[in-house]
Parts: sequence; structure tokens; C-alpha cells
Amino acid sequence: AFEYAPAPESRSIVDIAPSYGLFIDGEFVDGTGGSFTTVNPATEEVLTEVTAASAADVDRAVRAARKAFEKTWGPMRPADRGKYLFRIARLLQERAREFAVLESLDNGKPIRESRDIDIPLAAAHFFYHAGWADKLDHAGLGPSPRPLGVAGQVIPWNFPLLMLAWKVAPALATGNTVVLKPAETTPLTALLFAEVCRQADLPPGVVNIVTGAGDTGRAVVEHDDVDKVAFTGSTEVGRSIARAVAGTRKRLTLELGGKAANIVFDDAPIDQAVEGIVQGIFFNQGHVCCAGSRLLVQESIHDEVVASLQRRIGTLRVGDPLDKNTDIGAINSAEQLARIRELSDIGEAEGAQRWQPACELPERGYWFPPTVFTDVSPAHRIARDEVFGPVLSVLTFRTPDEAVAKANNTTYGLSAGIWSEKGSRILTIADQLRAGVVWANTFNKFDPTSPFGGYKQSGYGREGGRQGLAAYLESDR
Ligand code: TXE
Repeated sequence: AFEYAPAPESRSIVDIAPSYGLFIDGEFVDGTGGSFTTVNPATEEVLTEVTAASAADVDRAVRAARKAFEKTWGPMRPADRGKYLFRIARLLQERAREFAVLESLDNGKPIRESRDIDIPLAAAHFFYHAGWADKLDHAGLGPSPRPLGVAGQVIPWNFPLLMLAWKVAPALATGNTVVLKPAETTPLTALLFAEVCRQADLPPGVVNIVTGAGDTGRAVVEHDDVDKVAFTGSTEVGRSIARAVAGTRKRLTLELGGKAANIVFDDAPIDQAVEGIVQGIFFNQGHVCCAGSRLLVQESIHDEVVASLQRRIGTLRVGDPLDKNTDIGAINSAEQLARIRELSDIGEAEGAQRWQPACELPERGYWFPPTVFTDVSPAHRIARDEVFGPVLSVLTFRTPDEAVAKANNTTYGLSAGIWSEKGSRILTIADQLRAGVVWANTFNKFDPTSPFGGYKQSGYGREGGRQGLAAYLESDR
């Protein structure tokens, strides 16, 4: 059986304290809401104890953020704000290995992904926004762009540091201050980020990190003195936040779930497409809001694509996130694993064919093998619901019109992919897809210069690019 053997040299480069406080007004402080533990999902080992912020603690954080907005960060020359952002970006680079190992320990994602994607992209996000800080006048967002004030930000567990960067960098670059709540299963890189803020001499109160579960998130969202709420997470919680914010002065952006179509035409380069399909759904264990979870393949090449996909999946290694050869790591939590199992079982019960490669999973920890469903009909739950796990549903189409109709047949609209040799076809189809991001002959590519966000129930507002700045400015156009 598989033995879990963490690479000791990797593990030893992070220094995890036995317990953590909240980061408020530039200091780590005690909270009054008790504490909770965060667990390594690959071993179920407790990593450390983290403070749960009460509503009173959140109030303290918001007051610190307000004071910093009025006294230091708001009045600061934009070029000086930019210098702080550059400093943070460089520190993320300098401490990249530490961040990568910590992220993989707390989240379960393969070290290759945290090392090559999560952490470098987080740094890139700060570099990009550092450059904007003194150029907002030229962003085409109105004559004299003004920050909103205090931003309350709630983020999920799938890309803990990267989602923090998506939220914090544009808020700071535009002159806002921040109270951020990381997800309860992955608070550790946000706490290391707090240390980086101190190292960068960021004025106290500009960034505050309040750890905790949904109650803490609710306290952030509902605080009277928060001017802007930014949320990434489930559609259900997003809906409750929209209700809570309705009728207040708060601005709101939501980045919610997805059920992306990855469309493969018969003229596509098959090997390349298969790589893209694998990457599209198995990257980060499928814990990706824009995951290519619905493969729409042209009927004439269905069998060939599925056979080639299965061969490729058979070579994927599932296991120790700290092993550089691992392709698929651990599922982030027992709850998420239960949700994936349930939907996968429903898929089989509804009549779709479930295929999984022969693969031995570690005994401890939360694991789910890469899974492909064929004979899927658009009415099946696995074709409609976000699984948020390594589960691909394969559907077919005959004509381009049918591909578009099926791709758009979802309540979501975050992303989509198109595989074809014909540029004109790609442009025509992309134009008809109701999705915020469309990739052509690639998938899951992210860049701070490109706005990311959804149509329909995938939310509203954009993150990244010039458009992402608008969400943090009074003149938001
Ligand atoms: O999300 P939650 P969960 C989807 C995915 C997944 C499902 C459930 O399908 O299976 O959601 O995941 C905080 N007020 N996505 O339960 O609960 C919570 O503490 C304010 C898609 O983990 O939405 C955490 O910090 N905040 C997604 C954050 O919200 C509240 C990413 C997200 O947790 C709150 C994650 C409340 N009432 C899950 N309740 C994506 N779009 O990428 C919870 N939170």
C-alpha cells in the first residue's frame, strides 16, 4: 500500500508556530472567538491552531482599516503606495519556497503547482498592481479616481494566497484598506502574508487578516463601516451576501461557481487537446471555479478522444503533495470529499458510465481518483452541478450550433475552452459563448493583465486588468 512519506527537506523549510493570533493594526493579537485547527489534508495531521475572530474582533479590524484609510494610506502619494506594493511583490518572490510548501501542506495541492503557479502568480499580481498605483489617472476610469474606503474581502480555500493577491493588490493600489478573511481550511499563507506586510513596513491597519469560519465572514460582510465587499466562494453563500448587502451603501463583487464547457472540434490537434482537457479538469484536483468540467466533444472523434484521455489519465500520479512528481494531490477537506463522492455516485445512479484508472490511494488523508463520466446527458446532475473535484463529464455535439447551445446550457458562465485549428471558427464560437473568459487551444491560463469574472450565476465584477481596478474606485466604469 502507498506509504505517505513527506519529503523532509521540503517540510523543514517552513516554520509553523503552535498557534496564531489575528493580524490587526499591524500586530498579531489575541481574539475573543475561540480557536480552531487547520489540518494537512494529505495526512489529517493537525498543522496548527488558529484564532477564530468574533464580531468584536472584526470590528477592531475594521476600525484599524478605517483609521489607516483616513490617516496614512488614503492621503499617501500614489507613487509611494506603489513602492509598498513592489516591496510586497519582491518579498513574495524571496519567500516563494516557504509560501509554496506552506500552501501545499495546508491545501493539499501538488508542490509543482504551488511553486510554479500559485506563488509566482500572486507575486505577479502585486507587481502588476504596483505599476498601476500612480497611473490611475490614465486608466480611463474617470478624471480623478477615488478609493472607496475599507474593503471587506472573503476568500475560498482553492487558491489561498493567489485569491488573497487578487483581492488585496487592486484594493491597495487604488488607495483602499483591507480586512480579509481567509477560508477556515487554509488560513496559513494569509498569516504568512501578514508577516510579509510587517516586513515591508506597510503602515499598520492597511491590511488586516481575520481568520475564522462563515460567522467571521458574515461579520466582515455585515459590518456597517465596510464600504466594499468582495467575495469568492460558493454561489449559495454569494447569494446570501448579495441579500445582506442589498440596501446598504456597500459596493459588491462576487466570483462564484462554474461549470465550464471545454469544446473540442474534429479538426483540433487531438494530442494537444487531450493535454488541455486533462489540465482543464485535474489541475488543483479540480478545485477550480473555471475548471473545464464539461467536455463537449464532436461526435465523430468521441471514441478516439476518450481512449486517448484514458491512456493519459492512467499516467497521472495521485499522492503526496510535497513530491515533485505528483500530478493530483489531496482533496482539501473531508466535507469537500463527501460532496465529490455524493455527486459522483449520483452520476452513476443516473445512468452515466463512470471510469477511473487503477490507482492506489493513500490510506490516510482525503483522496479522490481522477474520474471520467461518459454517456452523460445534459439533464444529469454531473452535467449541471459544480463538482469542484477531479470529475469530468463527457458530452457530444454534431454541429457548431449544437456545441454553442450545449455550452451555454448552464446557470453558470465563468469560462469556456475551444479547440480547433480554424481561427475563424474559434472567433465565431467565442463570440457566442456566454462566459467571462474563453480560452482557445489552451485552458486555465491566468494573467494579472486579463480581467477575470463571470456571467449569470458565476457572479459579477471583474478581477485583474484595468477593469479590476474599477471595482475599488468611486468612478467605476
Ligand atoms: O464554500 P463557501 P465551501 C463552491 C464549490 C464547493 C462549494 C462549497 O462548488 O464545493 O462551493 O465550498 C466563507 N458569510 N466553491 O463550503 O462556504 C467561508 O468561510 C460570509 C466555488 O468551502 O462559500 C470561506 O472563507 N462568508 C468557489 C468562503 O466564504 C461566508 C470556491 C467560501 O466558502 C459565509 C469555493 C457567510 N454566510 C467553493 N459562509 C470558487 N468560486 O472558486 C461561508 N463563508
